[in-house]
Amino acid sequence: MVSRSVGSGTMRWYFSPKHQLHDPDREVRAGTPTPGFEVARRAEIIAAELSRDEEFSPGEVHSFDRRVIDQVHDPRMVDWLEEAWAECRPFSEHREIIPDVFRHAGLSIGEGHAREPRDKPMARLGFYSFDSMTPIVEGTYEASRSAVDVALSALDEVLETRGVAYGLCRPPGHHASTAMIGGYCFFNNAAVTAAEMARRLGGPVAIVDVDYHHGNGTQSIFYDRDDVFYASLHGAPSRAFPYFLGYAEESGVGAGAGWNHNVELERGVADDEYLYLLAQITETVHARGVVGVVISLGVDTYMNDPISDLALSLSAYFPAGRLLRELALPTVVVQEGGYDQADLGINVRSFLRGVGGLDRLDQD
Ligand code: SP5
Ligand code: ZN
Repeated sequence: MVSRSVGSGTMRWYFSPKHQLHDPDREVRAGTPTPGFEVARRAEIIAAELSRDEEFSPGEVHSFDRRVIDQVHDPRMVDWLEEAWAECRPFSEHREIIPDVFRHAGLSIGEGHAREPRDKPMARLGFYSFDSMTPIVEGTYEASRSAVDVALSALDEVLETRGVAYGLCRPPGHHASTAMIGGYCFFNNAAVTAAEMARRLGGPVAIVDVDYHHGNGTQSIFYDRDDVFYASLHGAPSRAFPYFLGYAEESGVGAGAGWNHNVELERGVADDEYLYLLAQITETVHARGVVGVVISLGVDTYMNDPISDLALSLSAYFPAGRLLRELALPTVVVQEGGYDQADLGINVRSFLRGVGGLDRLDQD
């Protein structure tokens, strides 16, 4: 079924130490400053795990022009993020800046009509944010740019080899929309990569999002477009973040009608049911006739994840990757969530071994 080769039995992976520049000490949950879940150690854990596996070889990360990001994000949002920390710094007692007022839909006359409060830094922060759990620190912009560089470096490799490569992106991206940050995300690494992949391949591509959370940003960016098919299986938004998007009936509009596919998961879904549903998604993606795939890989579907409520075991991730390999398409995997530090590394590595056509490890 799968005849594609990914080189001499190895998979290239991409990583930038600049992710460490995004290092908030706290996020505000239920009004309370608490230690964050999306911490720099996550990426270091994954990097250490892949470094120990000789089937994985690190690739060189290049810097990409901002114009690639501006294809997906509002350039005004990109400009703002570059300045946000410095302009808000005088208003915060802490290293992080966290918004206190938000642009609720009820404050708009239709989408796109709200005016950016250019001279009020904290209002501007709320204009571009949707939660209080995504703090900005001095190095957030640079770290976020490096995450995009990581993903686009993996894309270059995939366009050359037509195989599979992995971008160890941090901060993650799938909650970030055209002009909105949140859910620990600033630039939508998967969306930037998929838009660029579709452009360079000259045909439609798919994003398959297996993070526990619905990728509201990715969905919104492509909702009216037919160059990127977005398919996601995630905790049902009736109980899971981001709460307001991710329902099964959201299927796209205009040219994008039929190009968005959401599958809602009940609490406690375990390996067999999950893999059955993922196989169905793979068929849906295949039926779209796409010419490339970006995988938003979150392993917060794991049974021990501290912020999620599914029940996948260590044994789920290799076969999950394997299922997506059956698409036999050029594939960029980008890192999203996953917060159980004990098994984060092995779960990512198992998935990558599956999608990369490598052997299954003994331990799973
Ligand atoms: C990329 C990604 O996975 N972002 C997830 C953002 C989730 N933020 C909401 C966290 C809500 C935490 N609820 C705590 C429940 C603890 N039992
Ligand atoms: Zn997640």
